[in-house]
Amino acid sequence: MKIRQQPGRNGSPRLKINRRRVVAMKQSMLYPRGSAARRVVDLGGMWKFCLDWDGKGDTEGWKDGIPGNEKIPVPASFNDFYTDKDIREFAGDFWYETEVFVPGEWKDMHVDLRFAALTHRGTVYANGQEIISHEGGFLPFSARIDDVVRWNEKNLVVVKGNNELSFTSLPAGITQTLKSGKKMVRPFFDFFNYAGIQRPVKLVAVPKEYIEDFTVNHRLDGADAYVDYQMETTGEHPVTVEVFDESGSFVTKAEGKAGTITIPNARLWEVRDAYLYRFVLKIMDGDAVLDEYEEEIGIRTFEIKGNSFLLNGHPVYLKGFGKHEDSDIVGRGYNPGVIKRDFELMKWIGANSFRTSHYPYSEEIYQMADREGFLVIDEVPAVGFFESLVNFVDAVSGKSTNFFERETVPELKKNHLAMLEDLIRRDKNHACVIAWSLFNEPDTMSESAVPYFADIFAKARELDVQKRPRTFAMELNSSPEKCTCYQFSDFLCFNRYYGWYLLGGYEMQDAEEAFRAELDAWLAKGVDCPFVFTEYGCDNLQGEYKLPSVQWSAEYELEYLKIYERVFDSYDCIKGEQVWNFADFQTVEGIMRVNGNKKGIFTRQRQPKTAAYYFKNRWEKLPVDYKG
Ligand code: GCB
Repeated sequence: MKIRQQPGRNGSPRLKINRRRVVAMKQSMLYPRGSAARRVVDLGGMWKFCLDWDGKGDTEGWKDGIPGNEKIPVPASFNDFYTDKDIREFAGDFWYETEVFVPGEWKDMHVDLRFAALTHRGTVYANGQEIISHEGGFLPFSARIDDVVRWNEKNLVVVKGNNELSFTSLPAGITQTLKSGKKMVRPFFDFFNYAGIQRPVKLVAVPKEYIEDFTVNHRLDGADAYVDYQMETTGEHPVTVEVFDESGSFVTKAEGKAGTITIPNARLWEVRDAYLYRFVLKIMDGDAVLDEYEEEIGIRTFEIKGNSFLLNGHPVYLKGFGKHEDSDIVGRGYNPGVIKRDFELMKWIGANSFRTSHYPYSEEIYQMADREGFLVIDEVPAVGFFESLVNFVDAVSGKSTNFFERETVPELKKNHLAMLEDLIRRDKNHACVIAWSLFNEPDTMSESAVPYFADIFAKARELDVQKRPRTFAMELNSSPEKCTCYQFSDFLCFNRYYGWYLLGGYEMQDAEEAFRAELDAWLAKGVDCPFVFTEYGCDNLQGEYKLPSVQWSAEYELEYLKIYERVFDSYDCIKGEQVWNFADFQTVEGIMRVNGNKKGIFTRQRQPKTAAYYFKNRWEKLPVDYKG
C-alpha cells in the first residue's frame, strides 16, 4: 500500500506536491531481479543535486531540471560529503536529477523506477510529470513511468526529497527555524538524521502480466517440510513454482496460485548453518513463459513456547547486537563493503543475531543474514515516540510525555500502519526474520498508549502469515509498575543501562541489585515469555584506559559487562543478549555525545575495541541452545 503525503496537516512537514498527475499502482515489494522475462538496470552513480534553501523548487519548476551542476553519488546520504556545516545540518527539500535511457525493446513492458529508500519522503518526476509521492525513508517504492516514457531515448528523472521531522514522521522529532532563519531538525532519537537517496535506484521492466507477490509459510513433519505458498499476479494465466536445492538439482514443482509444496527430507535453515532452496516462479501461456522470478528461501519454523524460542522445534539463545546502518562519508547510505565487513565481524565474535534498530535495513542485509544463518529482529522506524531531545537521559528519569495523547496521533498511526504493512510485505519470506519489533522505546506510561498499541500489534498479526512473534524495545520508564503495554508483546525486549545512565560511576556497585530487583518484579507479575536484552552497554572512547576504572574507559566497560553477564546467566527466562551497539555511530552533536555514540564494540571503522575480545570469549563458549 502507498500513501500520499497530506501537506501540512497535523504538523506533518510541508512537502509541496503537484497533484495534477499521480499514477496509483499497487506496489510490488519483490526485490528487483532480472530473469528471462524481466530487466533490471542499476542507476547508481553521480546524479545532479541541489538543496532548496529558499523552498522555491516547485515554483521555479525544478521538476523540469534542477539548477546548477553539483553532482553527488547515489546511493548515499548527502550530509557528510561537504565541508560546509549548513549542508550537513540542512533541513528541507533536496533535489536530485539524472538521465535514464529506456531501451525501445521494452515497449511491451511496464517500466518502473524503483527506489529502495528515499529518506524520509519525496516525489518522483519523469520527463516533467509527477509520478508518485512516498512517505517513509526506509522502505522501497516504485514509480511506474509507462505513460510518460520516451522509448529508446534519454528520460529526465527528477526527485524531490525532504528530511524534516515531525510528530507524524517515523522516526519522530521536530523541525525548527533558528533566529538566523536556518532550519534544523531535532530528533527524538539518538542517531544522526541522515537523508537523501540512501539506497539503490533501479530501472525495472516487467512483462504486462507479472508476478506481484509471493508468500511462504513452513510446517515440519518429521523429516519432511510443507511449504504453503501464495502467488499474486496481475493476470489470469496459470502459474508454476519449481524448487531447486543448493546444488541446483530439481526438487519438486507445484501449479496454481496457492497450494502446498512438499519437500521430503528437507534440509532446514539453521542458526549459522543456513540452507536456501531456490524457488522459481513462472506465469505460463502454454509453453511460453510470460514472467519468471526467483527467490532463495530457507525453510524453518520459529515459535515461542513458555520462555523459550524454538527454531525448528529446538531452543535457541540470541547473541549479538543492536546495529545501525552508519559509516564514514556515506552516512546511512547503502555500503556493501561495510555490510560484508559487519557480517565477518559478527561471525568472528561468535554472534548469531541482531536487531535492525531503529528502522528497516537495506534488503541486501536480510539476504546476507539468510545466507549466513543470522536471526534478525526486524524493526519498523517507530522510534522517538517519547518527546525528548535527550531520550537516552529521560528514559531513566520516570518522565512521561503523554506522547499518545497528541492530536497528531491519528496521522502518525496511519503512517505507522502503512510502514508496517510495507515492511512485512518486503521481509515476510526471509528465514532470518524471526520477530517484528513494532516500536523502540515508546512512552508507555499512560493508558493512552494502549489503543494505539492494540491496533499496531493486531495489524502485525494479521499481515504476517508466519505469525512471527511481535515485540517492542522497552526503556526503563516502561517499568513493571508503570508500563501499560508490555502485555501486547509475545516476548519482552529490554533496553537497560543500569551502571551507565543510572547508578553509573562509583555507584555501579549498586547497579546489579537494582537490576535484579526489576527482573524479579517482572517475574512477580507472572510474565512467562522469553526476555531479551535488546540494549545494554556503556560508552567507551577508543584508546581510553584507566586503572582504577572511570566511565568511558575500557576497564569500566568490562566491569559493567561482568554485571550483565552474572545477571543474564542467573535468570532462566533471559533468552537473548544484544549489546548496544555493534559499532560507534553518528548522532547529533551535544555534551552527552563525543562526535557520536561510542557504545560500539567495534569502532565506526569496524576495528575491535577492548570489549570485542570479552564478547568473543563469552559468545564462542555459549551453545546455541544455551539454557534450552
Ligand atoms: C537507547 C536508544 C538508542 C540509544 C541508546 C544510547 O535507549 O534506544 O537509540 O542510542 O539508548 O546509547 O543511549
